[in-house]
Amino acid sequence: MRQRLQYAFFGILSALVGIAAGHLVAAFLNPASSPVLAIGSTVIDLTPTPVKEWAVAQFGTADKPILVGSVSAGALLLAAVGGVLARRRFALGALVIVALVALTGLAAVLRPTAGPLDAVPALATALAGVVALWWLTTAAAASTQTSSAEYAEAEPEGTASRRGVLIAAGALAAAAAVMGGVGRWVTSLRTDPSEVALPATTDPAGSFPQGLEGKVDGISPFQTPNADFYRIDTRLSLPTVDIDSWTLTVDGDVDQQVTLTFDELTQMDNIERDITLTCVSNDVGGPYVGGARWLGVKLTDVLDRAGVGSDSDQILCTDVDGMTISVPLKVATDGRDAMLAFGMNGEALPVEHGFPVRMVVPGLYGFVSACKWITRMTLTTYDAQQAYWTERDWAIDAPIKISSRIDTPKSFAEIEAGDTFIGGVAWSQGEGVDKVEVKIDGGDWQEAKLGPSAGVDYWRQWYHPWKAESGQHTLTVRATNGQGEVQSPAKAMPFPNGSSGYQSIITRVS
Ligand SMILES: Nc1nc2c(c(=O)[nH]1)N[C@H]1C(S)=C(S)[C@@H](COP(=O)(O)O)O[C@H]1N2
Ligand SMILES: [Mo]
Repeated sequence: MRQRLQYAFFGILSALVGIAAGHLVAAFLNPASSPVLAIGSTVIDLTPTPVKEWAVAQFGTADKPILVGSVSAGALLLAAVGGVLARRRFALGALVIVALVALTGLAAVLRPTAGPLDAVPALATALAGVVALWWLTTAAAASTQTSSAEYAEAEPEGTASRRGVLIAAGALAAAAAVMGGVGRWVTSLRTDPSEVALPATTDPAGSFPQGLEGKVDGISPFQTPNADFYRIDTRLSLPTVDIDSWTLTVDGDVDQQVTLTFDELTQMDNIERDITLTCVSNDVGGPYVGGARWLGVKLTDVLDRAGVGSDSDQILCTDVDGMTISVPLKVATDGRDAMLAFGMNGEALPVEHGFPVRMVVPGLYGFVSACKWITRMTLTTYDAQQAYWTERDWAIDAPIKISSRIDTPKSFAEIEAGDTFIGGVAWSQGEGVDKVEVKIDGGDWQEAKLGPSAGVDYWRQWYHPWKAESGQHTLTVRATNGQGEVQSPAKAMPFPNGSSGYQSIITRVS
């Protein structure tokens, strides 16, 4: 029994060594042809819809990891059987491992976007797996022989002679870890957005106005640099998406399902737009807002390729890992510049912000529009399917509320008396900001000066010259949009559809 367990472990270890070797080779050729990924994606594709739906109902967004987990568990179980068989007849065990690997190779080669080279990682897996199994079984056989010949009386399996097995197992485990690690690293290099060439823009946004940041110290830059752009998502680690195998599918209530590769998407006509993104979780005066120049394909251009039916009221977006974000269909297709973006401030989308493609819908909070790492848009209804935050009772149609923020002086900052500036940003996507007013202590609202406009979907900088007198002062700000609508003074928390109220800060002037 103990021997069988040992050989089962040999089988599993050999399979892991093989998989790591395959992963490493795939990293150089095509990350999607890695044995783990190839089998995982194939199983997901082959799973009949009812089973998928059952899995989603049972496990929610964890359905994919669970699916891939069960497949891996099944494979390792088979590998264990192979190990046990190898104890009596090495060839039989090796055959099971090779058969297992042949399946992954087949899966890799049969992927929709695969080429013949995609079988190479499977060959590496088979070779490394069989060599590992051979090494382990030989070492074990030697140890059994020595122990029965020389140490039979002392101990049935002498510790000294078992060292050979331990060395082999240890070396193989280390090799698997190193190969897997290097494979991951190489893959991450491959999925480096800086390697991606963006298409020329067919509908440019025009020259970007000079902001106030050179004039008013401490004001947010008019265009938020990518590295400083706020990041909000549910992920623990960033996904690595291979640009060559990424696709975007439009399905559900459509005339015909459409799947686009990155090349196909970027070859379509595009638009370049300045849009301010805002998170629903942003408190009044908070940091979860930023302005960028986005480059992408108009959402309606992609939807038109599939032909949207008349029964749906939401676009259910799915990301590379099955995370879902719902978008109100009517709002996203009402003529605003909703897009599937692949460029941000002149660069490919950074990984943190959705590489290779994300949705951007001006005027809607990110949680109901800005799906990052998007792979699927399903035309469906809110009755039929629920997205991540919808299930958690957040609003489904959540327009961004008019808001304004004081960037300088900072809250509770101590400043010197004399001539200074109060300054910040204000936004009302869709209408634009027409007026910002500042109140100092209990005084009247005073109109602040506005920075340049980069369109109605973009925030606006503002500043107000202030002769600061010593003492403690309370500064309050409010914005008015292009429709004459004044920012609401009613205090609201972010849940369920965004915060409201006026930001007030206290500053001490010495
Ligand atoms: N796939 C995915 N997309 C997502 C999210 C997420 O958790 N997963 N978070 C959303 C939320 S709540 C916001 S506010 C925006 C933030 O985009 P950013 O991180 O690029 O600023 O992304 C949206 N897109
Ligand atoms: Mo958000």
